[in-house]
Amino acid sequence: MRRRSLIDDARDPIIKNEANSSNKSVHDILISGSSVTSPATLVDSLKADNVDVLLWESRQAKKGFLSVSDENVSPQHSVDLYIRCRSDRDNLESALSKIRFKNYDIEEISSPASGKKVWFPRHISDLDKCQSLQFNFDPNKDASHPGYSDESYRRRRTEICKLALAYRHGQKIEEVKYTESELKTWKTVYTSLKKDQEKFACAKFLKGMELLQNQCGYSQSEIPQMQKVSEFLFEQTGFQLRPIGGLLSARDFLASLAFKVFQCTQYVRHESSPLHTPEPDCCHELIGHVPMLCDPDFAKFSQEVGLASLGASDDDIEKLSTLYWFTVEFGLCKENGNLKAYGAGLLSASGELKHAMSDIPEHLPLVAEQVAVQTYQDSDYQPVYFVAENFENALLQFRKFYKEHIQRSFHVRYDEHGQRVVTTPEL
Ligand code: HBI
Ligand code: FE
Repeated sequence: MRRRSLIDDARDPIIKNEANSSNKSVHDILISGSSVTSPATLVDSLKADNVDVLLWESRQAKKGFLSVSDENVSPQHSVDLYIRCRSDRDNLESALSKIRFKNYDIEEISSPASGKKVWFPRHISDLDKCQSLQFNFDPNKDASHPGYSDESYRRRRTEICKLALAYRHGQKIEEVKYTESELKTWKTVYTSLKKDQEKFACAKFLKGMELLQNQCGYSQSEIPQMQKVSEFLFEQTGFQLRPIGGLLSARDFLASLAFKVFQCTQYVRHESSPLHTPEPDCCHELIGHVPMLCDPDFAKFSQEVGLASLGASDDDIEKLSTLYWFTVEFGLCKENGNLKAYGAGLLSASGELKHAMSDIPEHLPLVAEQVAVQTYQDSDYQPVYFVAENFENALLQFRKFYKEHIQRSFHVRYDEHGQRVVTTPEL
């Protein structure tokens, strides 16, 4: 894969002073893979090929820990080697091609076009600071919300949201004692969806749902408590739930996925509208999202999207959330030639699910570059759905897209043991 380096020489006085009139330019390269040669040897090999190495830094992963070191990195460990160098393009290509056969993943990393630095969470506990809610569908602010004129509903929702916002990393999630009316709404949603899911949901979703029913107490008569679902999910795929008081900003929502955390509302939609809700509620999260997060491939993919979002520019967050919208929320795929749904927005709303599977909307093949710039509808049924050739292909498309189009001046990877992200170069 090749990305044009956007390193602005003028920003770096050392590089600027050394600039000369040849075709040499500065490149930031990341070499990662299983180490058979020490990083210092790789650097030497580039130097021997007339590449001016300005600085380099390496890390090896060993038993889940990542430590910065230099030539002492021992073979057979996974290694990240970051090199800032100066060379003309042809010379660099030829120098890299000599080490490429050793099966390293070599990529050129580049800075966000704006050059603006964006704060992002580094440790799972930093998610305590990722709670920026969007109020466009909040019943306290939005007159078209079904609960807008129901004061007792709004009070109840606010009460549950306050609990969520007071939550801090590491605490147990408070139980909510749901009322008769909330249980009735859940039952209506659950039973109305059951038949349609069996007919239209993809195999991975149905498998997740079966696990949740058999082992985590999902049923029509009870709203599962988040703490219990979170513990179950953690055993399945390492994902956890964290309570949140409403629709979260795309940046904070995606950032949480990097830490295998799914931010999840705990309140129930308004009783007058059990089959549709303008904002996410626990029916949407627990019935729509959680079954898919029980699948290891899907969980891995979700985390990758999250990692791609950390420190990304606003434009790139917009593209990632548009892709997320048309896949994770409203995605369709083929399974043995039949059209199936895997999107949580569809699998938690039978009205839209039936609409999506009918001939009314347009069904376009999933091509990530097209999806990322497609405008979307968040207050009515979608007029367009994207259909992946199969589920795996949806994930591949997404992966290819963010690897090629999301521009950042660093590489991010998750340290599972330390529950933190590690950047190369170190920021
Ligand atoms: N917030 N609570 C909550 N639940 C979601 O499912 C959710 C969200 N914020 C954004 C979001 N989903 C995504 O659709 C994208 O905007 C990333
Ligand atoms: Fe959602």
